Amino acid sequence: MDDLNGNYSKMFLNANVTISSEKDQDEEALVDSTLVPLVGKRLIYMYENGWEYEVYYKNKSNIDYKVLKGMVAGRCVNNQVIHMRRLSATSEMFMVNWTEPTGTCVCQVVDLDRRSMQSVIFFPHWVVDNPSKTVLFQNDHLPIIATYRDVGPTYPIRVVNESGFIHTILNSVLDNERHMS
Ligand code: FER
Repeated sequence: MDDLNGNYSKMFLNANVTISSEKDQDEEALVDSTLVPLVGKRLIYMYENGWEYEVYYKNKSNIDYKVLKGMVAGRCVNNQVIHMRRLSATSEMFMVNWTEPTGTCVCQVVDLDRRSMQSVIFFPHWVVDNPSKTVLFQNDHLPIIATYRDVGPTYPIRVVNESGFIHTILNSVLDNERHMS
């Protein structure tokens, strides 16, 4: 924890060393540069339960992904809005989290150095009851997905806690629209 706290304070100290007129712009640039190792990357990983995913971190606020194996294999999502932050200044470790239009919430800890993916997925009850309803190219079916989500039921939520191994790391450019559909 000391190490992590030390890294945090270094990151924030650096972020504060700017003159006020340029402050917002420079802080934004500094925060973005810490995300460079992850944005633009395509990862393929498999959780210990056998679920396999391919994800493209398109930019600091969006991912595209495909489910290759598991409960919702075949599901494909483009431009999912996410939150991303770096957890350590000295290692390539990131937290990425988001809420899907289905109501499913995901929190990933991506460790590029160790090729590990630690995630918690919170599935609303209707998805657990009918996973196949979410197996589609979601962007083309957003109104029906919103209807399913609003009808629910949401509870009880199924919490899936999984560790995975990132077996493939590919470099790409930012904002490539052609990787996943
Ligand atoms: C992941 C775990 C779960 C992931 C996406 C999900 C892109 C999405 C689940 C769902 O909505 O069915 O690692 O990465």
